[in-house]
Amino acid sequence: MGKVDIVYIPIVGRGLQINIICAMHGIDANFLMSKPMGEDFDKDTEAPFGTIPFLKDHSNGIELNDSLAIVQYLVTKYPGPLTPKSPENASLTAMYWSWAQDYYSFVLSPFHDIITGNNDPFWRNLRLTDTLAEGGKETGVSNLTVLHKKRIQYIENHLKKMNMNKYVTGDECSYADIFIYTCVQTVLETGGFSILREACNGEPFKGCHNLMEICNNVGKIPKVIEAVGSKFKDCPI
Ligand SMILES: N[C@@H](CCC(=O)N[C@@H](CS)C(=O)NCC(=O)O)C(=O)O
Repeated sequence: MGKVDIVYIPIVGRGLQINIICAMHGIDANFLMSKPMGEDFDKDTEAPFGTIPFLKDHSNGIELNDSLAIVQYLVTKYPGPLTPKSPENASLTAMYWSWAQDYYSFVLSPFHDIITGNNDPFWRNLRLTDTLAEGGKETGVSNLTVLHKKRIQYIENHLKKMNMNKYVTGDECSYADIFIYTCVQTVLETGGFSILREACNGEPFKGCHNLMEICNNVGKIPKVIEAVGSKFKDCPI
């Protein structure tokens, strides 16, 4: 049994980046699956905020129920290549992570509801949104595609202005790069997101050379390749 339990569900979502970070830092982790897509854990009754990811570290008993808190804990408690080297780097990394978090929350996650056909208000613990309520699937996809383009344009313009090197904070990969990579690859590769690829005429990141460069660099890291395996092809979202 690993020292650290990490609970998620079998999608890319907000889980794969944590698996990658564990692989890069050599963290001995049990990857458990929550209901409704697994039987190891019940997020509704066992996670304090009713969401996943959830972490329990058996070495000290700490329980964390937020992906940024989990990742910051892992890279601080178990230092490795993704541990920020200065307060400035730590803050910038958290900021770029939050770009990905917002993109995930407001673009990718509402797309999940369209892809999986979930349109009941309150089916989630975290938000009320029924993506399909205001005009059905076509309007939902069209609105979210506008938002996708806006969000990626902001990050791309910013990276260009900052003369970004290999990764968002410089020459070294950060945990923010890992989350940006999993979000971008989800859109590019998973079956469910063909809906967004089609809405963008097959080029969801058209002109985003800086963003794509980061993802190419992350995708070449051997531990990333190992932790990802065929997940982008196998997972629906
Ligand atoms: N801020 C939280 C958001 C967690 C979250 O929304 N998780 C989703 C899965 S990615 C979830 O548990 N949704 C099910 C629900 O809301 O009931 C984090 O980053 O961990």
